[in-house]
Amino acid sequence: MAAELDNVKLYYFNYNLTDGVGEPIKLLLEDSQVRHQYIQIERTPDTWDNSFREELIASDKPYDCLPFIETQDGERYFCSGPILRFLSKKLGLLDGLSDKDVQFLDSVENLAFDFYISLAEHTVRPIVTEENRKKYITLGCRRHAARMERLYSIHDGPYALGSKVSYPDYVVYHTLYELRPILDVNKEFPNLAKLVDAIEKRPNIKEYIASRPQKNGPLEKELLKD
Ligand SMILES: N[C@@H](CCC(=O)N[C@@H](CS)C(=O)NCC(=O)O)C(=O)O
Repeated sequence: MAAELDNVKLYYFNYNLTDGVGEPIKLLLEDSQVRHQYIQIERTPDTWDNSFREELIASDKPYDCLPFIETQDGERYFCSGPILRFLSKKLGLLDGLSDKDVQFLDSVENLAFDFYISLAEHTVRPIVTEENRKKYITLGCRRHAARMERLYSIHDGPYALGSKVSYPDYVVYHTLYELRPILDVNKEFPNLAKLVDAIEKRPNIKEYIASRPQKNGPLEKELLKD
């Protein structure tokens, strides 16, 4: 493993309902057994808007969002998909893949990110109406899932690229995990069901999920109905 990754710091928010877009990075770090610290910031005006966010903007990397990772040498790297790809590259997880494969992985990650954000946009954002929440729950999320199902049919699974796990798999898995109250992949999306099963059988992930504080996701209301 690249020495600079040892004890890498991952920064993200400690939301109540969801593990958010930091979680696929956490899953990759856990699965690859990278020693790391997870620094979770409370998203309040005092701890974020008027302090940490301002510090970031004033720094030489003036991003104003989380997640980011900080490596041993003090370098910071931002944005979930690019961080996943960067870590995968440093960990040698992209070794042997063609440019065509990596382009495919990037495209799956990009659409998986849209899938994840569509969930937030139709459930927890303040502008969400009850009507568009319902429409998303019945229809909207299935359009995204159906697209992922097609992409996961290209290779002979369970992962996006076939038998080898790669970074978009953690994004798709985490999205499906948060959607579980309204989307039963076992009934509707067989390729995605294979992915969920394969990820959850990975020993390091299994151990991590068992120890992770339980958050029901932005669909908590629906999950708690049963
Ligand atoms: N495309 C970015 C999105 C980053 C992003 O917008 N993060 C949100 C949290 S999920 C944030 O930092 N919001 C803080 C703010 O808007 O002040 C990524 O994938 O990391």
